[in-house]
Amino acid sequence: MHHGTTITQFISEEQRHAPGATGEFTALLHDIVTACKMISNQVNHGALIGALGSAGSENIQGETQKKLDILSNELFIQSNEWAGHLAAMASEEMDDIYHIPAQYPHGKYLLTFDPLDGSSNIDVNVSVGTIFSILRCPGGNEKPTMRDFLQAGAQQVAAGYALYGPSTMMVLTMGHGVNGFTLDQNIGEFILTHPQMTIPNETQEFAINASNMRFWDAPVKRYVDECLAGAEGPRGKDFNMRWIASMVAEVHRILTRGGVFLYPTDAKMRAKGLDGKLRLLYEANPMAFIVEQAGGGAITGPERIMDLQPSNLHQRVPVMLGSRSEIERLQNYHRA
Ligand code: AHM
Ligand code: MG
Repeated sequence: MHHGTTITQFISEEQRHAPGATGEFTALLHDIVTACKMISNQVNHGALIGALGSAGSENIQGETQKKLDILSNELFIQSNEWAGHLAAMASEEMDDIYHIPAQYPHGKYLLTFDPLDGSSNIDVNVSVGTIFSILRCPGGNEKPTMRDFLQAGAQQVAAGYALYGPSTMMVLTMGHGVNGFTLDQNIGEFILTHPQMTIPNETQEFAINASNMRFWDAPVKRYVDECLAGAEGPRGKDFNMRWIASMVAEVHRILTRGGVFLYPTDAKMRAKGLDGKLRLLYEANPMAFIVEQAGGGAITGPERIMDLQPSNLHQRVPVMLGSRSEIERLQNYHRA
């Protein structure tokens, strides 16, 4: 029988070669993995434990919180606050940054996360996921503030997501490629099943919420029109379309077989004073890091996502990511 590499073993072996590694980062990732296993367990049990449905509250962005949004947020905090690796945390489900309680030691890292992304899918039993990003705390770990979190995505130390789908997976980058692990429920361990994931350069698949078409900017409209024109149009080939409304599942499909995912800004959002739907610090940046590490591209339209200087914790940005040649084409259309 083949003994798979566990995620703990994989991370430890990678860190063994990192100069100056103290084991702190390895331990932090281990706690994140534990949190994702706990969330996976809750998501799997669904209605059996009364976990579905709305919690009757709203987050800072005015979105209805699901019971599982709140539970996942608590599980993530509990797993990560005690060990002394973190200076502070920030999440989609908390208005302000989360300070490590005084009874615990403080560490040098910052953790941002979306505990349950795509949560509109929970009640219909479609895939959801957790997204996270790890940064160093620039201002020392004594009194971290929101400013410490406002770092460009290029500064990320690590990023990953857990996908709660037909199987639970963890996909991780520490800046040396992207690796995928599948949770073996019998032994409770993530096993390396997708080493060195890469995104194919060319694709014939795109993902966008077409119900917003009438609000799109000209470059997005042009790109999608050309895809829809198929073999008879300027692209000279037919395209397929997908929309899961679950970014983690969407990105996972792209890492598996290529494609592009677009959640652009549009006239309707701008009228509401928003620059996009997805959040920079715990959705766009970690996904951009993973996608770039897998050989793909991630842009707002004209700009690379990971070059943006964040201005606030819950900042929203337009997101276009996936196969490199398509992202280059989209960027060219935005710069034309
Ligand atoms: P959430 O963090 O509130 O779950 O929202 C993010 C999700 C993404 O996973 C997904 O790509 C997008 O929202 C779907 O949006 P829409 O419902 O407009 O299609
Ligand atoms: Mg989200």
